[in-house]
Parts: sequence; structure tokens; C-alpha cells
Amino acid sequence: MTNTNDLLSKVQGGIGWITLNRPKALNALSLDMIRNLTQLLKEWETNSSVNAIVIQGAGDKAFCAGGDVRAVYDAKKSGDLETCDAFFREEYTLNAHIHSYPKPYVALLDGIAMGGGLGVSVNGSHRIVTERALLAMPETGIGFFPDVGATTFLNNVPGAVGLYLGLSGTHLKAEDALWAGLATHFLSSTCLSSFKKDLEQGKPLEDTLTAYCREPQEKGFLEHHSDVIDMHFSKSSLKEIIESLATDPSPFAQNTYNTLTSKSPTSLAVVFRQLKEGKTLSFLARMKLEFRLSQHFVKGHDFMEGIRAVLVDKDRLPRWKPPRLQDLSDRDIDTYFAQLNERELEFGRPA
Ligand code: QUE
Repeated sequence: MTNTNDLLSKVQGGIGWITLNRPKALNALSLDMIRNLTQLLKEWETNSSVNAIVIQGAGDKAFCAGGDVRAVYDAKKSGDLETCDAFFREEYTLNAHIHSYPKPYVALLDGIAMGGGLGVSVNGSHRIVTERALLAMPETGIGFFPDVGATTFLNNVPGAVGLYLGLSGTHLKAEDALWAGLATHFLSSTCLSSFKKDLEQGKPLEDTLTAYCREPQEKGFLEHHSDVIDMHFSKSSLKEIIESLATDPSPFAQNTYNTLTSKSPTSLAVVFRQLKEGKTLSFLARMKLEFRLSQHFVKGHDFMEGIRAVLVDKDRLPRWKPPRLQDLSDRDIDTYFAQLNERELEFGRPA
């Protein structure tokens, strides 16, 4: 079961170092990697020679492109529902562990970081972006929903911008990620290797952050568009948001309208409700909600169709069912929020 080559680790300079090491798959998180990472974090929690964790991605393209949803797709096809349950249950349990981790947890986001990749970074205490970072929660494009703690971290984005990001899957650069609070520090990619060398030599984390981190040079897209985003995305229903965009001739509104109407209608309707209902829940109740949604999406049509279109056949032409928002009833959306009874995600005391 263990393929530890996909997760490299060492302890050096008082730091527990982790490298997601599947560069050909953009370091997408497999169930094995989730299990190995869970185990490492447990060991290092009580290891007094580890003062902080640093996690990075192998290769020069990605921190982590997401959860290995292709493996979930294959499991579902072969009738292996146990793997579909275990994957999301263990992934979200890991995300929650990172969220409450008692030591500094530092993610180096120097490249692509999407979906499940944000789950193992944004839930930690320190998220460092470089000018090469590209962050997104693109799941509505594969008939899924922003998971891995996004019910919390998208709801913490100012105004209605988190809802915009979760519905549209918009890609964020470093400045945007900082503005949205998804990132906490900016560092030039040219400084990364000396930053890491200082930590390996035992220099204290906070001193090293102060020595290397800078303010980003430019204002990002989000900061420039936050007023117009709030204007459209603070409407009280998804239908009103889409109508509001349709009647605004600005390039931003028209692009956003075209983006949203290409996504799974079921995903859009579920995500609108997920983020609204999630606002009043505790962090752990939000993770339980996300697990419920994951299991209903795996059973439904659009998740399998979205992965087929984007990751398997790569025709990028998903045929969503139903194809239009107006063909969905509130009752259809209710089914995604139904409790799982004996299969609910539970958070016990750590072993
Ligand atoms: C939307 C997504 C994902 C995606 C593409 C989308 C996602 C995901 C991957 C992915 C990428 C590379 C891999 C892999 C998976 O792509 O969640 O196994 O090698 O994990 O448009 O949500």
C-alpha cells in the first residue's frame, strides 16, 4: 500500500520537511500520499526535534494540482465505493488535522496549487506564495464543489469574492491570493533556495520569514474588481447573480457570465447553498458537510462526466445533466445535503 517515494520527508534544522513527489501528475494527492502525510504529521506533532513543518512540491511546475480525482473516477467505475468513501474521508480528516496543527505549518506555493493542493496548504498557519504561484478552486468545472476546507477559507475572503472564486474557479496570482487571505507571505522565487538553506541550518522560522518576505509589487485583479464582484455576487440567489452579470455589458461581467454558464449547473446551485449554509457552522461541521457533498457528487452524474471530459478523454466538452440551471429544482439540490447516517464523517480524539 505504501509508496513512500511519492512523499519525501526528512528532519533538518528543527524542521520536518515534506515534498509531494509526483511531478508528472503535478503532485496530485493520491490516497497513499494522504495516508503517509497523515502519519508523518502525527509523528512530528510529539517529536520535540521538530519545531515546524515545511511542505513543498517536487519539480518546477506545481505545488499540487489537486486530489487524485482520476483515481476516484476509476474506483467508482469499477464499483469500488469503499475507495470513494476512504479517499475523501481521509483527505478531509488530514485537512482538519492541518487546520488545528499545534506547530507552524508552512506551505511553499511556487507554482500550481489547486483543489486538494489548497487543502494541504491553506489550512496551515503559513502560506508563502512566489510570483510563480497559481491558485484556484476549479471544481465546478468537473461537476464537483470546492472542498478540502473551502467552506471555511472561501467564506473568509472579503465581501462576496469567495463565492465568486468558488463558483467561477478563477485562477489567482500571488497578489490576489494575498488579498484574499489564501496566502500569508510573499517571497520571490529566486530567494526560495536560500530561504530553505537558512531554515535547514536552524535559523528560526519567524526571523527567516522577516528576512526574506517582501510586499508584492503590484495590485492584483481581485483588488481592482472587488467592488463589481461584490455588486453581482451579493445577490440573494444564484439566478439573480447570473441575471445581473448577463445585463452588465462590461468585459468582466460578460467573461464571468460565460465562465459560469460553462460550469455544471448542479455544482453551481450546490456551491451557492454550501457557502451560504456553511457561514454559520463550526469548522468541523463544515468538514462534515463537505464529506456529505462529496459522497452525493460521487453518486451523481456530473462528477463522472466532468472528470471524463477534463482528465480522461480531455475533450473539455462535458454534457451536464441537467444542462441548464432552470431545469434544477430545490428538491434536486436538497438531495446533496442529505445526512449519510452511519457513514457521516466523525472527528474522534487523535489516536
Ligand atoms: C478541476 C479540478 C481538478 C483538475 C482539473 C479541473 C482537480 C484535480 C486535477 C488533477 C490534475 C492533475 C492530475 C490529477 C488531477 O485536475 O481537482 O490526478 O495528475 O485533482 O479543471 O477540480
